[in-house]
Amino acid sequence: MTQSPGQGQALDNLLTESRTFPPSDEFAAQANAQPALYEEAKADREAFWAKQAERLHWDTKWTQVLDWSDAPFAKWFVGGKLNVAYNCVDRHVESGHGDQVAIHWEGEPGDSRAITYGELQREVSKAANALTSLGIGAEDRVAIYMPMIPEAIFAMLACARVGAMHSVVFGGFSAEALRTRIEDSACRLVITTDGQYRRGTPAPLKPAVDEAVAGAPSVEKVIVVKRTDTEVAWMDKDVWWHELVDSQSDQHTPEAFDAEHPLFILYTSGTTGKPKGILHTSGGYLTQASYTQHHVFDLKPDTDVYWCTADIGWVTGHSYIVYGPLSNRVTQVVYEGTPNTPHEGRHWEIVQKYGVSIYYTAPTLIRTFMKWGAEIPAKFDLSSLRVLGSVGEPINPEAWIWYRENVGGGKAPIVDTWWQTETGAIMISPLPGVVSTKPGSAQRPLPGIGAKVVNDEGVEVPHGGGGYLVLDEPWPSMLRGIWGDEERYRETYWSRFAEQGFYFAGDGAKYDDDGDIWLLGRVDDVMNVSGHRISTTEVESALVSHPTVAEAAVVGASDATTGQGIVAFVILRGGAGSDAGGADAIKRLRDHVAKEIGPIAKPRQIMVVPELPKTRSGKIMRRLLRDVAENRAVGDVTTLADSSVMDLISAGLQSGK
Ligand code: 6R9
Repeated sequence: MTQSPGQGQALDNLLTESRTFPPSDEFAAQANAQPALYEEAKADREAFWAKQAERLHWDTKWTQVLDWSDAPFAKWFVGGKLNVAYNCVDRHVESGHGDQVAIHWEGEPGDSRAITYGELQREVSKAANALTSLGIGAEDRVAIYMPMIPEAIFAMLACARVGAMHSVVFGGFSAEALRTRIEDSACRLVITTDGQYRRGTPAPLKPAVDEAVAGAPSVEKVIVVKRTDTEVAWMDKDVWWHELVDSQSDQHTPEAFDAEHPLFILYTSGTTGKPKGILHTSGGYLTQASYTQHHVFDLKPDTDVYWCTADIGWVTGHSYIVYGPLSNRVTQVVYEGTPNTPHEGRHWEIVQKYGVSIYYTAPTLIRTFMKWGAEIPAKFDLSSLRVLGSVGEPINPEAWIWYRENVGGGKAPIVDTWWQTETGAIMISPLPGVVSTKPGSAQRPLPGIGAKVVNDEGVEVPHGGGGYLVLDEPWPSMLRGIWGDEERYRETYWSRFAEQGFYFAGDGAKYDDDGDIWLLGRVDDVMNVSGHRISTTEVESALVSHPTVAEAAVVGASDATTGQGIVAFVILRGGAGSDAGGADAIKRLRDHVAKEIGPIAKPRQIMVVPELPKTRSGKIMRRLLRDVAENRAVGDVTTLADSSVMDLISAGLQSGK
């Protein structure tokens, strides 16, 4: 449960960062957030959240702000009723903004589409009617496995509108990953596309769905959007989106659901191989998504053009492409493709084309932009940008400064936003216009949020001290559980500091001398690759499922671009054959992992070793493997069952075996 020494050193360098950037008077004067927000929340937390909930339209007002009597199961805005999709779409049309563009969609091949709120209302209504025609209603589960096209957003909102729960599965996941997620929550419907554009070429998507659905009997229908017009096999359960949805009425009356009505499940990696279905509900989730969107991004619906580069397959896409922005009547850019298609300036070209003013991305991409060179953004007019965001992993100060200088024109405030799939919305971030920003630090909990850094005993550490990040107050958008596994919910998040009643986030953290929080990465066996959470166990299971592999241990090694890279150590089976450790065989193993989990889980490197370092209780000591993977002297080996194992591994690797 500790950081590897190498990570520690890098972080110490990081923590010597002392530059701060106060907001300009001009920005502060117009900012949505004001310093008084902190005082207001502190004075009466529940009253503060009740006021934030007033940002939404409620069909029935709540009678109680928070019911925490059944902790750790929270109920927020008890007795309140609302429709989430109505709040994201219809009410903006009703307030006279039907002609405002909601989505400037930019396809990878260069096609584009502007969708107004009026059109969004009609599209979502048609899709909702289609769901109803298939018998999909309240609390049914719908899997959405799609690229970043407008229909993906219509589908999510249509589910919300009829009270069905969506389970969005990232389009880069494999058929097997899709199947296990469909199965875990017994989805009745899958919505997908024929194919998706990836790096300039159409790639098939539907075959993975066909394979997954063949092994998932709960699925009754598959709706297929035609995106790439590629030839697809047609199954009994399949129906085209353009045939089913386009023929529906574009009128639909939304029904109000309870504040605690389930909104979605989103699977995320945990410390065991089985992904966790994180459950979110309606009123509290939308309140916090909406509040944070407004204050953290300083969003002005009449003038801003916002762009979050995430995929809807991740929580950032849920909260900061769909629910947060749309509930605030945003005009936003949604881009389908990769950042270097057809050229490395694609993002900046899009910023220039639409006059993007708020841009939210991940450190891994910023580091990639750095690698491509500052001359690329310099070719475009980025003067419209006024707020920049970062999410997914710690951002190193070097990347932060590069981002500010080369993208933000040396003046746009950067909000480094810490949160998780489980927290539903941003928890720790500077408020632009209020807080002087500091490269590398997410700084302080937002007004209304309680977060602390504590030691092993759950006692808050002093300024300058390090430990674990905990959340010490329930928050509106908190997960309401893990789908179908109450015990795992208690165990994963609430058992580590049960006595104090703290939520254990799984992240190491530190206070600097000003009391600002620095996130130090995961303290469990979850890797963070390009901002995506992947468990070591999941990759190990995939490797071991290959006939040539006897045993596997996987670690996340620091990687200059992706944050962490996956490094695998494998022991081959006795009868695996003499070429099983050769370059071709290693490539086959990497491809095998991609097939089992998805390309994002492909190990950067696979090393064949004769033994793995284990403790006496049989636990693999990943710390030592990380030393090897990061080319460091191997640390303390005294707790190994057999201390000569590391010599064996090193000797084998040096001789190239
Ligand atoms: C939103 C999202 C959550 C994990 C989290 C932490 C890391 C996210 C961060 C950050 C440092 C930030 N993380 N944002 N670490 N600074 N600004 O990424 O959700 O995919 O569930 O990942 O990501 O380790 O625990 P999710």
